[in-house]
Amino acid sequence: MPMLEIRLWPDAGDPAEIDYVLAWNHPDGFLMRFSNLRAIYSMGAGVDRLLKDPGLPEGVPIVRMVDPSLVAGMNEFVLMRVLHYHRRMPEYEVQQRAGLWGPLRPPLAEDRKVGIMGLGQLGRTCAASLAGLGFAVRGWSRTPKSLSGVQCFAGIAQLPAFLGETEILICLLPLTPETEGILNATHFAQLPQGAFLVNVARGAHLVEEDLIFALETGRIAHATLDVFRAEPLAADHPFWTHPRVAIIPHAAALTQPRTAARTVAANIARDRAGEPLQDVVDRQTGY
Ligand code: NDP
Ligand code: OXD
Repeated sequence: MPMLEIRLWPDAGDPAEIDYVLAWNHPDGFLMRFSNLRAIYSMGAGVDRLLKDPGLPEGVPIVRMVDPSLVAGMNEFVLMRVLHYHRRMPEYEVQQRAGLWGPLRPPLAEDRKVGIMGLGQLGRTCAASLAGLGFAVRGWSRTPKSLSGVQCFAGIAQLPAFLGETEILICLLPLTPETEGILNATHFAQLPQGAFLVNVARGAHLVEEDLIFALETGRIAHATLDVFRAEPLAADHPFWTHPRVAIIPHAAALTQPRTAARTVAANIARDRAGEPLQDVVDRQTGY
């Protein structure tokens, strides 16, 4: 967009001249200095950090990142971990360390129940891909959905039914007051014994000590954690050395500049043409 002047912090010049800010993990209060903003763009899909800023300017639309590369990256990551669990890789890793040769028969994909919490941009794409591979896919969202090949559940009342038969649980929820701590002992107890957990949403969805207990009792057989309450994960955190936890440094889906720049530019062009912005966050629901 050659007609735009791009200023890179801290060389922003007069803050009053700035129309749009593109930000990620900015310090609280940072955005208050820009008095004439038309929109704030999040460089990520999740806006929990942005919305928690007590100095977030009122009345300025917040636009989150809805970008094909982010969706594709998450889809790859979720498929990778579901297949890893479905094909019993944690057991082969144990066998290899013990020098054991023992083929393990996986269930048929159609008999493997994979549950996705969150059926938004990311969750519903993963659900469709998993259904395409033949898995028995279930999804849970806030409002009712009807998705081909996916058994859909909605609202807190249907959460126990959703969890009750979910063998591989994927969390792709936004972090909001309603979803904080949702991966907790009560809900783990509703999963079948030996379930697998993949948390690719936010660290604060998980009650960490509840996961450690669920791993000890075998309720959860193995967990893949891409996100943590404090990032980077503290060097002495017990997750690092836990034999049934895989740690990824918040990299399940990374915003790719080449495609994300086009996404933001297209949205700015829409605004300049007087058209409504896309992917505007609802400050009430928090996503
Ligand atoms: P969307 O806003 O598109 O989808 C959110 C989904 O969660 C919707 O289906 C929504 O339900 C559901 N939901 C929200 N609140 C509740 C609730 N209280 N109970 C049940 N369901 C609820 O988000 P995205 O798919 O784009 O992203 C999801 C999250 O993934 C992001 O917020 C971010 O935290 C995380 N993320 C992580 C990345 C990583 O690398 N680890 C990368 C990118 C994102 P409904 O459809 O009814 O509104
Ligand atoms: C995001 C993330 O929200 O990378 O986009 O976590």
